[in-house]
Amino acid sequence: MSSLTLKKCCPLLVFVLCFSFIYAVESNLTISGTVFVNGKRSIAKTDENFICATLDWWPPESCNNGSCSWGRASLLNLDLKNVILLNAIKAFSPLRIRMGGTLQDQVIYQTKDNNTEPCVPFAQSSSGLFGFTNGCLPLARWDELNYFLNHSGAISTFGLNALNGKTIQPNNTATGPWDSSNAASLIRYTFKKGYNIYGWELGNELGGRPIMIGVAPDPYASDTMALHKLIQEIYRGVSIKPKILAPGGNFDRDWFEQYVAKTTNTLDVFTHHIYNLGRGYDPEEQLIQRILDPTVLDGVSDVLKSVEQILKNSGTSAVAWVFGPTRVDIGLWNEDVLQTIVDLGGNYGLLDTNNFVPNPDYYSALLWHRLMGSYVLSTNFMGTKMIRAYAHCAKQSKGISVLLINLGGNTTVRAKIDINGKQESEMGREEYHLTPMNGNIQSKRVLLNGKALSVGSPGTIPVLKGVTANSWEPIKVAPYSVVFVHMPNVVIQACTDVSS
Ligand SMILES: *[C@@H]1O[C@H](CO)[C@@H](O)[C@H](O)[C@H]1NC(C)=O
Ligand SMILES: *[C@@H]1O[C@H](CO)[C@@H](O)[C@H](O)[C@H]1NC(C)=O
Ligand SMILES: *[C@@H]1O[C@H](CO)[C@@H](O)[C@H](O)[C@H]1NC(C)=O
Ligand SMILES: *[C@@H]1O[C@H](CO)[C@@H](O)[C@H](O)[C@H]1NC(C)=O
Ligand SMILES: *[C@@H]1O[C@H](CO)[C@@H](O)[C@H](O)[C@H]1NC(C)=O
Ligand SMILES: CC(=O)N[C@H]1CO[C@H](CO)[C@@H](O)[C@@H]1O
Repeated sequence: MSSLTLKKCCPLLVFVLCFSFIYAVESNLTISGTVFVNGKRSIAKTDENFICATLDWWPPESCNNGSCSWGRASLLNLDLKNVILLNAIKAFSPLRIRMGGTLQDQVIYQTKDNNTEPCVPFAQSSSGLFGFTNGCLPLARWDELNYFLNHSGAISTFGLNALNGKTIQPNNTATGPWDSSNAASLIRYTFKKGYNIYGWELGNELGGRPIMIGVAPDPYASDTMALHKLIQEIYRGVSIKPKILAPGGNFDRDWFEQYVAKTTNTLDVFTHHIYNLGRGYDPEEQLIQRILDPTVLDGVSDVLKSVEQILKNSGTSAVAWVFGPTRVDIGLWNEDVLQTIVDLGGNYGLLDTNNFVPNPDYYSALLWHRLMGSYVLSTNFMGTKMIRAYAHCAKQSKGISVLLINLGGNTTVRAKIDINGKQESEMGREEYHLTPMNGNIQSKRVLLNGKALSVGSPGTIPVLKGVTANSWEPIKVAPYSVVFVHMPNVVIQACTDVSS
């Protein structure tokens, strides 16, 4: 904060101050530590496309405490012709995209067979859920979205309105069966047009611990069966049918257990949400404190383990995906997670809502996607709690990739890598150091190996190139930095077992 004020009135002063600060850090607060990697066997497997982004429904009028952060980032108004947006998604080839969010259970789909009502977007309304009326998705917009998604190479899932036809009781429970007719029209149309939807998801945060309206596990399971039946009918004769995803709820053990027990034959992906970093509209300072607090990040793994156990006990073949926003620490859901998700715009945006320029998190997400393979290795960091360490089999080689995140703002950490008790000294390690510009963690600019990353002309995403480092030197993890290390020549049993 103070550096911002200084910068405006006297840039030279900032330079001198920054310099002395960096000097102090370098000379004084350097500590050593070691990443211990167990290379015998991998402990978990993530989805190939672990990183995932959401396109949400929030209209520009959606505000919290005076901050209206969504802008024109909604499925209904996002500028699909923006070349940076297209390239940002293409860069992942493929990026998993989830269409959905809080307002999805208030969306009506315009259909060919139901043209009696005008198709109008959400409008503010004090009597509507979350302050908005129902909103309508025009068919023409659905065509545009599908054209865009196909063009960007995305793998998309679409969240259906699960409240259609239900009655909302005074205690905020929605009762009665799901009216699937409107959803059926949309799915039928989508199928006829040949649009590729990887999965159809039913409902958003109605199951588990609801954020506003709740649906009990039994009726939710019946609705899920109805969706399953619908997909079987519409996609009859198609060998690879879209997956069924649900319920996208927040953790509640009893609810999750009952629901999973009743959907063993209908559900492909059990989706749930974790917002350990908050829901995105807290004051910035609080958010930063939570991100930098290692215990907050640790809390996530308890929920993940519980969900995994619930699925295991039920005998379902469904896999778990978790959705939630991340900032800075893109790697926080490591061990048992199959999926993480970050919004493309809005409060937890990967891209700037106004001009689509990638935020720093975009680049860490992209590096994760390119370097970290799906097999997870057991990893421990000894030396300081402020380092988060992750290791996976590499995505593009037979070696491994390590991610180190320094949550500390004052200490540089010199990290050695120890695999199965042996100090790693292979040649040809590639390093990718992401650091915030001017050491300001709130900066919208990020440096890769000391050089600022920026979008080229016309709207091209910069090439992310590593630097080759000497393997006998420890890895230098600067304050507030994210460091990916690719070691293509490290051959360990855990990774050779799975690649053969
Ligand atoms: C709302 O915004 C004001 C001014 O920015 C801030 O002081 C206050 O803490 C915010 N309140 C909440 C609940 O976020
Ligand atoms: C895009 O559409 C074409 C033609 O229907 C199809 O062959 C291709 O697989 C689609 N690509 C994606 C990523 O959906
Ligand atoms: C809410 O009210 C409905 C209808 O009266 C009832 O069936 C349901 O059990 C109640 N749910 C909760 C959680 O209290
Ligand atoms: C037709 O539109 C009405 C009003 O928007 C809606 O309640 C109904 O579910 C729609 N029916 C179908 C089959 O889409
Ligand atoms: C760095 O250390 C100083 C002195 O202990 C402390 O006042 C300051 O808050 C620390 N800064 C960060 C970013 O941790
Ligand atoms: C190596 C080095 O510069 N050490 C300094 C670290 O900071 C303390 C207290 O400010 C000094 O006394 C040391 O000389």
